[in-house]
Amino acid sequence: MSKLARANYLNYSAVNPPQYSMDQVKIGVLHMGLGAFHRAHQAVFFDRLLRSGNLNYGICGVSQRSSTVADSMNAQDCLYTVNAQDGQANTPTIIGALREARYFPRDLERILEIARSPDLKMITLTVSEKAYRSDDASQLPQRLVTILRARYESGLPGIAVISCDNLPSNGAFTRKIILDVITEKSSGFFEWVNTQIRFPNSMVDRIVPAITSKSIDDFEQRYGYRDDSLISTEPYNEWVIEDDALSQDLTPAGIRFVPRVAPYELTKIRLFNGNHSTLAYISQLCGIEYVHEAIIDSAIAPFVSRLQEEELGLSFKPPHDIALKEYARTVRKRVSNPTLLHRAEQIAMDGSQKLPQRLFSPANDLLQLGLPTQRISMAIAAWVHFLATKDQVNDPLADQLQPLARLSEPMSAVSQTLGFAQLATKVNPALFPMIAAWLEKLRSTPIKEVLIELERGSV
Ligand code: CS2
Repeated sequence: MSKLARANYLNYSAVNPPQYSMDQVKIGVLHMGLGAFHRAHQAVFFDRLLRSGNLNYGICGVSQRSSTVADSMNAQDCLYTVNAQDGQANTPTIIGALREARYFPRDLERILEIARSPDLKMITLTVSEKAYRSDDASQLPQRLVTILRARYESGLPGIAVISCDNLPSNGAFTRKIILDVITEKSSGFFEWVNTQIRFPNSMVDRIVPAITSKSIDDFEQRYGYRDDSLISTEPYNEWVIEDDALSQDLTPAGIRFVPRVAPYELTKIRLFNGNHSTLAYISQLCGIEYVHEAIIDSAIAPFVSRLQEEELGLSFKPPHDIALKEYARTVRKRVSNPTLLHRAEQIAMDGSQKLPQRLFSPANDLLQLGLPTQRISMAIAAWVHFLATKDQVNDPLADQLQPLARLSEPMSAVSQTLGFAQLATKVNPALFPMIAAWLEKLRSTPIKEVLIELERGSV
């Protein structure tokens, strides 16, 4: 069967191929981190703009860890399908917004040429939490500095740099790490980045599980072409950005602009991601493969709903236009989508980079507010127990944290693991006794039983 390409994509009318002229699309977006999330999220918004007739927002996507994704995108002329699935219906769409796929540093010359182009409007990032803070983090800011310097030297005006990773104040954070690595603080370049580059914060939301080869084969059978870069996702897709000069152009794509993104970020990172990570660790501890199974499990469901509604959701002030209970219900419904096959193991990776904002900060805020913390303490204990009991943990700090989580005294395991210097947020030690008590329980009793007892109020 044929492989998706420029030569044939218009033949597949069942998958809504783009009708705009690919040759007229300008590269307005340079994107760092060409993973599935970018291709299912930001690229879909830009594709909508192109479809509406605004051809200024084509993307050059840059892969950084290896050339594999860029190479496989090029093998399909950068075309790929996003299949939105909700359990009953499939809505596949061919996305044409990605017009170039490059590899840094191999294609540096072309990347810098784009940086120097008057067409470039923004740089977007999806590089995962650890790229901003772990030991080898200097790579990301250094690369951005190289790109921005090329633009500065060309004398063109500044652009927006938009982080699309699940970190609170992701724009401010990106700004800081970039300014930190520019050594000449009194140079014109430093001043230009400081004043001419905009770093609006942004909140992103779409579930994008890793694709399986079975899904690719099934899709090929059904739609008649081979797409090795197929993406399976949910219908939901949300992007909220802090007010910026680009808002007029981007609003028609369905991107929302608001004066302050912080409350939206907190809502998303705590109620969605905090819950998601909790489900992932519970699933890993009781042998459930996919989170959609865990969220409807009768032993787990009451715990996660109450964790969301009675703890995570009360740990901050939500935006005025979000009704928390309804938001929480929608999140649970989205996660229970059975067609997504989102593996708990995928979500459980990099806990040391994710939990500071997903669980630790909300736990500290609840304590400060004098509100209940028993479920969030249980969730944190589940992570410590996961670190202790799993052989191979995919986390940049696994080698340091696992021996600490395995200390025999529960209180030592908790205080040493959570007190580890490189964790971006430290859990307030006043919570350690409660977390240690849960850890002790988890060491002797299957987690589902502990959750059932907790919800019955018998522990
Ligand atoms: C997940 C997120 O893997 C994870 O850590 O929690 O990728 C989640 O699916 C997205 O943030 C949803 O918007």
